[in-house]
Amino acid sequence: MLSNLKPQAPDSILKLIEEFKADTRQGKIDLGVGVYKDPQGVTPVMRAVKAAEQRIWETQTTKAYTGLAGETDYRDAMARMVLRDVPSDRLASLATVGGTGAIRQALELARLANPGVTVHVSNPTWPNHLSIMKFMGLPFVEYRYFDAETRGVDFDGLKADIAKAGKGDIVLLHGCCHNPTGANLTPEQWAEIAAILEKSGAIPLIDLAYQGFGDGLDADAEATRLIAARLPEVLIAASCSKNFGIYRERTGILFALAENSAARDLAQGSMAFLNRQNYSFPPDHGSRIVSTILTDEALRADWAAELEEVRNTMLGLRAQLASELRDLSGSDRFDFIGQHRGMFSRLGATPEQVQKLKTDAAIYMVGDSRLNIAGLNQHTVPVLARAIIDAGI
Ligand code: PLP
Ligand code: TYF
Repeated sequence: MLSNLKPQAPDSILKLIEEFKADTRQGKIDLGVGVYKDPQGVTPVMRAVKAAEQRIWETQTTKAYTGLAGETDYRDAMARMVLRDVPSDRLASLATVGGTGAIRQALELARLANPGVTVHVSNPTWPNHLSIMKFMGLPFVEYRYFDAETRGVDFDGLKADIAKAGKGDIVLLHGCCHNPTGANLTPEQWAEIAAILEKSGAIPLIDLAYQGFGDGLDADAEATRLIAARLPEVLIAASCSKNFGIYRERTGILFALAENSAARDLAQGSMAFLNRQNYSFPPDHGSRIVSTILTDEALRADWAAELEEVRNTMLGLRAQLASELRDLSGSDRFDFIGQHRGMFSRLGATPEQVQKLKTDAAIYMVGDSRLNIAGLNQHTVPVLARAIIDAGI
């Protein structure tokens, strides 16, 4: 049986990790996988996470199963963090295995409710969106998103394409900090998107993996809140991997905003059912860390302050890189790096130029020229800027 298996194509982002490790050159720079690194190159455990873990260790008296949908404390605290004003009578929620698990369960739920569902995704999008849909056999079409000239959003193209999504189709949107481009929509543009979806009856699935990494915890949730306030049905897949720095704890959540409380109950039942079919109970440790932090004023304040430090470090690196490139290129054509938000920016370089950065300068970024800003520090920014110019980008 097992010899019938076919080799699976590796994830292009994860493959880079191995390539980088194997490179023996001094001064190599890893701008690949989207993991935050401080200026010393360390992905730290946040202070509030350590404190919460200690508190859990001291007070936890059982490791018996939690609820199938996860703990209520976690789901309520996350609903407040994401939505602020929570329409409790319409909101179903499910603790999941990371944000990826939330996306997977959202797509499963959509298909359960509408077996003929088509998913509309941005071009480009996070490669895992595509591979999960392919694996599930879910039909999907791409909508225009990135303007290769300006490195901003092609909003006219986006509007024209998402208007084609029919009633009951899913439109997958990045709530903030678009991965892989770093180009984002303005609040006014989000309002236009809400109006298009309102008219068509297509259902937004918002992937919120970077709340707090762009313009701030509230600012990054603004689009999600606007959509949730305007539309009768919304799915939201949120991840705690980045903003709590608990990547390996696999902590995520799926919200389903339903038209009314009867539909909410149906959604809640189906969501718990989906957890049971896939892995039964969701993991608890990460979500308990999150609820411990969010429900304690002091821990929450300390966590929010550290998250702000992380966000501002990345903004500082963006400004420095844009400025170095302005000087070296004698033009403002790289200013988009300062305007992008989140961990990533797409440079708009060719695969050959990306390869040249790797070969000539030991700088690793994803083949589509996505770079992880957090892989840089004050000293490596000028090295990258020089290499970008030398590679003819
Ligand atoms: N969605 C996007 C766009 C991401 O970049 C990520 C990645 O980290 C996720 C979802 C989910 O991450 P995780 O499953 O690690 O919580
Ligand atoms: O895009 C990234 O780099 C992050 C991390 O299969 C990641 O979202 C990358 C690939 C993957 C899972 C997570």
